[in-house]
Amino acid sequence: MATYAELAQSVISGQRDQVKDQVTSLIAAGKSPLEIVSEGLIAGMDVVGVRFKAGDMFVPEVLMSARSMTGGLEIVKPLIAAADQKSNGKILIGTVKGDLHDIGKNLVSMLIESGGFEVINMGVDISTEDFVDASIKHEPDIIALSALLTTTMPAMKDIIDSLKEKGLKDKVKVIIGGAPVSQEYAESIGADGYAPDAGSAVELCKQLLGL
Ligand code: B1M
Repeated sequence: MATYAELAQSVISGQRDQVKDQVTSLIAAGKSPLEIVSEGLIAGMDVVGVRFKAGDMFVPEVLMSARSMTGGLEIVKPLIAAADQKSNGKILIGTVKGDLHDIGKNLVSMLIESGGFEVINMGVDISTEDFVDASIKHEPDIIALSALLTTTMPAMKDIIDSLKEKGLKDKVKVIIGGAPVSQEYAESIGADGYAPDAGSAVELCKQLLGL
């Protein structure tokens, strides 16, 4: 059986097949899927983030790490998702316009789903219009917005403003997350909440819907 440190190292070095084998071996050994995600997969991506920032890793390598992490997530997802549970509510989630980061957003999506919610994951680079249209079409209880770039954060405000203009904001809660955003930012743009990580996002959804 692999250790969490070895799994994290495989994510850092972008060894997708090795990550998948190690996740499989950890599951077979009875380790908790959530622990595999936090102690192995996220721990590895945390190091990637630090090295990317320091200029010790470059975009192609970061993409290899991201692909490896996704490979591992795909294996644990069915074990975490509570498929036959009654839905606690409907959540629309996506990364805002101009932003292609989706690892954290997908993690949030996965945990929210495992928290018993129906999730519509719109993907990345989603325009304000598409969020508003999807809100009309799917009538979600909550819209969860992700942004990883300081340059794309303002799109969150645009979405909230647009929902208000169209008279839709009182029908849906909007929550935000992603490394550059904060509770203060959420309050300043009129969001209903901010979650610093995937676990908190599940709690926030439950709290906002009175569950
Ligand atoms: Co980019 N990138 N990136 N990147 N990237 C960051 C974000 C950056 C901080 C790196 C750095 O310079 N230190 C920096 C942003 C600087 C800034 O704006 N302040 C940056 C940059 C500059 C860029 C480019 C501009 C680089 C370039 O091309 N010159 C470019 C932009 C592309 C674009 O989006 N238009 C770019 C590209 C990329 C890759 C494509 C190479 C890749 C993304 C791959 C992918 O997502 N499929 C990538 C990556 C991987 C990163 C870092 C290294 C890691 C992000 C990540 O996946 N973390 C990141 C550095 C860092 O964050 N330390 C960086 C792991 C993930 C689990 O955490 O996403 O934070 P995170 O999600 C957390 C929470 O934030 C929260 O919960 C998650 C789980 O706990 N959360 C939510 C997230 N969304 C939420 C939504 C919610 C609630 C909680 O809803 C309510």
